[in-house]
This record gives sequence, structure tokens and C-alpha cells, in this order.
Amino acid sequence: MRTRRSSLPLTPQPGAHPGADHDALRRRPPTGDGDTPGPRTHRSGRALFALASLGVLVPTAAAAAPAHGDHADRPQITLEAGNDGLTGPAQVAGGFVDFTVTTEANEIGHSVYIARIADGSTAADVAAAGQEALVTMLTFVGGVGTVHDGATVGLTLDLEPGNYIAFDNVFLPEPTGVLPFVVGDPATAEYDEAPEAEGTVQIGPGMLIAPPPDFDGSGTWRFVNGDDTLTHEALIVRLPDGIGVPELVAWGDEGRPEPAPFEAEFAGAGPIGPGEEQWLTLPELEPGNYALLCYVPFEDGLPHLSDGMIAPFTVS
Ligand SMILES: [Cu+2]
Repeated sequence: MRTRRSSLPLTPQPGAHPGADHDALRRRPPTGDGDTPGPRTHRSGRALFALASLGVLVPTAAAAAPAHGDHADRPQITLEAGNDGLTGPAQVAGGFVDFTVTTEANEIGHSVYIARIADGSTAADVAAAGQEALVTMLTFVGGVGTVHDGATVGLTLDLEPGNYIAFDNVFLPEPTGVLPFVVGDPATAEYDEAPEAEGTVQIGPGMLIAPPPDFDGSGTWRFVNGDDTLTHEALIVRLPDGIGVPELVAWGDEGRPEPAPFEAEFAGAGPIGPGEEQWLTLPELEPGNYALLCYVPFEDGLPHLSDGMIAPFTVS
């Protein structure tokens, strides 16, 4: 496995697919000794998240949502990814929490990512730090890959108390939604019950992405990042006839030029940091050939996909 250490400036791909610009999620590569900081993440010079959209936040009451994989008594939270911003509660009880992520159909789509803000920092600190915050203050703990058609996705996370922030389309020059929220103590003593899952999709260590043999996206699946240092994701794309893993890896190695060699994206697991896990109840997929892949970039801006972080699967 190659480990890229290039610190070449990021060159955004003009007109690239919305998912193409994940530089927000770049992490320092492993340094090998655990003590010496890696190269600084290059700043793209853009106001990656000018948190101006904080002004449109509208806290809402927690709403009832479908059970996620079982009938456990976890708190039920709705996050609404609308075309005018991201709305949800300002306060969430800790422990295992079920999020129902609703989306409003549009061309860009919605990708809702949730990050924990480092102890001692607040959403205001994140806003002040800009892109640097993604390296210094934020750990992604869960998320939903791009949804275009207005589908609803279930997401369960195990949240420790603290300050959090959710983004819609954080990879765009300016996110289409930003929602800070506070996680408090668990609501009950029996909070520590994980959802029942069809199985586990391992993402990491390294460029490993390993769904179980029977993975078809149907039902509730656990996604675990087994990497010590890298953030990873497992987005779902649908493959047309004649396009497979080699073609997608080559496309990733070219910097993901338009047009993308696949038909569309269908949610999947957004990025999670080292050691994090999330449970996703995804929209049903039509029969066909699909792949799980990771766009989180190396220092040189190329996605983990370019080093083979992709796994095909079939829905029959
Ligand atoms: Cu990755």
C-alpha cells in the first residue's frame, strides 16, 4: 500500500461532481512514530465553511421516526436537509441516538455529516478557525452520503456528551447547511444498546473496504472504521455495464474528471474518524451492480479510491 505524503496544493476539479471536493476531510497522513505531526494540510484558500448559514438555523422538536433495525428505546431525532438549510434540535441526549435524515430532492443532493468538536472548543471556534478546524477541532462520527431523490436515511450513532456540528454538503465551497448542537447526558440508564444490524462493513485499516458477502444495502448495517489514523467513508455508486473496479480506480487516479463513469450516488456511509462506527438504514436499491468507495483525499488531493479503496456488490 502506498502512503502519499505529497503536500502539493490542491487543484480543485472545475465542474467536478459534487462529491469530488472532499478536501475538507483531509487528514494528516500517518507519520510512523505517533509523535511527530505530519505535514500541514494545505489550505485551499477558500472559505470552506463560512458559517454564515448559522443564521438560518431553526431548532425543531425531536420527532418520532421509524425504528432503526429493531425496536430499542433510543432517542429519536430528525434532521431535515432542506434546500434552504439543515434543521434539527439544538440539544440531543447522549448515548445511542437514532437520527432520521430527511432530504429534499434537488440536483446537487444532500450529504449530511456529523462531527464532534474537540473538548474546550465550540461551534463559534470552529467558525472562526475555518478550514483549519477540520484538522484541529473536528472528528467525524457519522454521516449519510449524497442523496439526490429526496430519500430518507436512518442513522444511529453512539454520542458522548459535548459540542457537535452537522453539515450538509461540507465539500462544497460553502456548505448548504450547518447545524451546531449539544449532546448531553444519556436520557436513561439503558441507553447503551446498539441497533441490530444485518452485518458489519469494515472500512479501514488502510485502504480496506470490506462488506459482508451478502451485503445488498437492504436493512440496517454497521460501518466501522478500523484505521488508527485515517478518516474513511463508504459511499454507494451504481455501476453501468462494462464499468467495474479497475475503471473506477483509474478514474480516481486521474483526479475524478467529469463525467463520472457511474450512473449516480445512492447514499452510503459518510466519513467517520479512526475507531468510530455508525449504523445506517439506507434506501432500498434496485437490482444492479454497485460499489462502496471512499473519496477522502490524500495530501495530494487524490481520493483513497485511487489506491483501491472500493468494493463491488450486487443487488439481485
Ligand atoms: Cu478512505
